[in-house]
This record gives sequence, C-alpha cells and structure tokens, in this order.
Amino acid sequence: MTLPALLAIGAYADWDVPDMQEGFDLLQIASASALAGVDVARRQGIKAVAYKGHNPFGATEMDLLPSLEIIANYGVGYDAIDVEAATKRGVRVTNTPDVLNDDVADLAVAMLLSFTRNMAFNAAWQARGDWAEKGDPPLARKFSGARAGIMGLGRIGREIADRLAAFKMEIHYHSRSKKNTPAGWVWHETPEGLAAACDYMVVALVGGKATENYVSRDVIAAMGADAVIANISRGTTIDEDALLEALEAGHIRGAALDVFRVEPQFDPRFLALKNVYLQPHQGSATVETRKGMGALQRANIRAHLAGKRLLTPVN
Ligand code: 8YV
Repeated sequence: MTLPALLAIGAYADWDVPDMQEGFDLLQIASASALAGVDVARRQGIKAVAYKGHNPFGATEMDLLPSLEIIANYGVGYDAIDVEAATKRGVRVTNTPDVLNDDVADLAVAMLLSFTRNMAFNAAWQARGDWAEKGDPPLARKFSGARAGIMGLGRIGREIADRLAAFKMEIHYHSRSKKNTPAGWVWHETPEGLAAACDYMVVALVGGKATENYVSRDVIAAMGADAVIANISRGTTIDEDALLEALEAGHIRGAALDVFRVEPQFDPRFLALKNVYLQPHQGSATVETRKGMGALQRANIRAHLAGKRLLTPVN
C-alpha cells in the first residue's frame, strides 16, 4: 500500500518527526520558499501539508501542489495561510486552538509583571553585585489592583482576563459585541475607549488583514501617560511606528511585546528603549503545549485522510 504523502514545512521538534513518519510518506522542507525546489513528481503527490511558520503560504505555493487536500497549521493564528485561496481550491485548513491558551495567557501576565516590577533590570543589578555596592535598586510600580484592559476577549483574551482578575484588577475589555462575563467587567464599544480606561492593556486580537493596525495611532494616543501595553497576538495588530514614537517620546509608560511586525528581524529601534520588555514570540513555547499543538495538527490530517470530521477546521 502506498502511504499518503505528507509535506512538513518548518522546523519541527524531534518528537514530532517520528509521528509524522507513522503512516505517511514524509517530506520535510525548512520553509515554503523551498517548495519550488522540490522535485515535480514528488510535489504532485503531496496531499497534506503540516505548516509551521509565519511566512506566507498562498495561491502560488498551493498551485505547486496540485493534489493538495489539507493544510494543517501548527498554531492558532493562521494569518500566514491564504484561506480564501485554499477554499477556492477545495483545500481544507485547520489550526490548533485552545491547547495553547494557558501558555499564552501565562506569558502575558509574566511579561507585564516582569516589566512593571523591573525584573530584568533587578536581575542584572543582583548578578553584577550592585546590591552590596550601590544598595537597593530604584522602586518599581504596583501591578495588583490596577485597571486591566483586554483588546479582544476571545479564548486567549478571556484566559488573560481571568488571571488578571485574580490580581484584584478591574477588568475592562473591547470586542465587537458584549460578552458573557463575570459581573463588573466593563465592555468598551471602541478601542480608543478601552485604551483610555486602563493602566495595563493587553492585545489579544486575531491576526490578519481585518485587524491590521487595529491598535492605531489614535488608540495609542488615547492611552494615559502612565499606561503600559502588552502584545501577545500578532505584530500587525499594532501600528508599530506609532508605538515606537510614543515609547520614544514617553507618551506611554511602556510596552511588553512578544510579537513584532517583522520577525525575527524586528525593528532595531526597540533595542534603544529602556521602557520595553521584549520576548522572541514565545507565547506557546513550552514542551507540553508544543507537544499538544503537534498532536492536534496531526490529528486533523489523519481525520481528513480517514474521511472523518476535522477536529479544528478553519474553512
Ligand atoms: C506559533 C502562534 O504558531 O499559535 C500561534 O498563533 O503564534 C505560535 O504558537 C509558533 O510560534 C509556531 O510557529
């Protein structure tokens, strides 16, 4: 029996590979840009793509794979994949929601706490022996009890809000419509309204064209001079130039960012700033969660090839 051909695109962990070889004729390439270099006969047989990465996977790539039936994305955000082009070609797309909610929410809280309690600065102070030499470092700022704002109360946004509520924070949020929330959470109809109402604003929007620059120059201008913004969604959701200008001018207190408009070569202007806490897009990057994401990605491919219902379909 010939095994179905699976093309894995991106860098996978060692534990993913044996499972992708199980029942599949596996071909691995580092990124979608290497696709054109794959032997034509090999390409023509590919039925399933396991996609990992943030480079675009669009009509051009799909047309190089005439037998393609499914693109299973490794990640909840599928903005790299042209879903419309896939649907047009009858190609199914899946993603990996929910399995990463906890990790991404944990990181949002950790980044805000690390920023506001000067954790990186103080760790360096400690490591250099400055405590004994110079005394106590400068005072930090309090987190518990402040006003939190969640931009996008989806599944990840809700996990973040639940955590911040445990920090005795007042919870404000903006989403297209009011959500079913615990009593006292305040919905804001506009992103500017949310920005003006909170001290710590976390962006938890989905990526893609519809949310490009959703946190616009006006939204950033509506934030108070003492406010901090965090982003664990996609770099595209914030007007990055406007954010950099606000940070450089001290118009807001700071930013804690896990995602950037360009990755991994992010804007070097961020490195010159003291009022930022930067992470290398690591929201879902724990062993446990990455194992869960890989398992869900493959479960979708297997379900499709067995003619069963997809677990987490996008289209
Ligand atoms: C990435 C993510 O998928 O789930 C998402 O949307 O951004 C991440 O989990 C991960 O970095 C692998 O590319």
